[in-house]
Amino acid sequence: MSTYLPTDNPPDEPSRLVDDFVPTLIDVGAHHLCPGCGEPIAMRCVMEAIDERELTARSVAVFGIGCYTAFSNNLDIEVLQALHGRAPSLATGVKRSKPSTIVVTIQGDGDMVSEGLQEVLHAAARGENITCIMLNNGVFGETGGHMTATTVLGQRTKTSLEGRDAALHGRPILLSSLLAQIDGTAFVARGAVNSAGNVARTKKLLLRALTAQEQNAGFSFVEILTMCPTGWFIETEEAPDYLNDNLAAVHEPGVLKDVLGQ
Ligand SMILES: Cc1ncc(C[n+]2csc(CCOP(=O)(O)OP(=O)(O)O)c2C)c(N)n1
Ligand code: SF4
Ligand SMILES: [Mg+2]
Repeated sequence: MSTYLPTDNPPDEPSRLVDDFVPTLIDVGAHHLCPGCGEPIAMRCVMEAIDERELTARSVAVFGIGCYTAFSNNLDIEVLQALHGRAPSLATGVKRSKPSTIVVTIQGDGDMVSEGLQEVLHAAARGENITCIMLNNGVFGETGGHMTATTVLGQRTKTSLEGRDAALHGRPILLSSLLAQIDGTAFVARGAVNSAGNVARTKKLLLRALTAQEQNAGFSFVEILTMCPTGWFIETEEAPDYLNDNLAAVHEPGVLKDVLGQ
């Protein structure tokens, strides 16, 4: 049974509004992404990390194309829009033309692994001093929940209705694991935003990646597992556990490589 606070006894503290929790670098708190989507949480982590390091004035975010691209108009940092999958090359150009710029890419699994795999691999192999961030939900969310190169075996998508089948669809590409093997990478890690603890850990990974870039240590990469209840065809409240049991069981969160000094 619900309990109600007596109205003749208001709290001493004024109630907190949603606006109080919107990070400084997100201009407009409202967005049109689905309820339960993990991407706004991931975006928040990225913006909070840039803000905390006081890098706002010299940061440029290069966006790929996916649901997260909706945030490209909401942020109080410089933003460039890349063609699908091409953000690492555009980011390379920005960084090389003005090395004092802190350059991050924001891309999805469809954008980065299905459409632009060679871009990110070559940028990593060149040791470009940029930070690439992949929001991995295992689907092409924006276009309707189709299978991507990171979709895990058994995962039901619009183009794998019976679940991804290795014989029919091939196996998922674990991008962080690939990048960790490349000599040009300084920091490679995978986080998730399906619990408060994982959000806090992801933020730390992002801060570490920014440190790598500030130290000119080479290519840094943070993969963030995000919920997509719409593209997973499940109820919103099931998504955090679904992420844990399916995506995170294959794309395991953790630090895969860190060559920075302490
Ligand atoms: C060259 C090209 N191919 C296809 C598209 C259509 N398209 C737009 S968004 C999108 C899905 C992106 O998926 P992902 O990067 O995983 O982001 P999500 O929507 O899941 O956040 C696709 C296929 C496009 N814009 N350009
Ligand atoms: S389709 Fe998926 S990724 Fe896109 S806004 Fe909805 S929940 Fe988020
Ligand atoms: Mg996706």
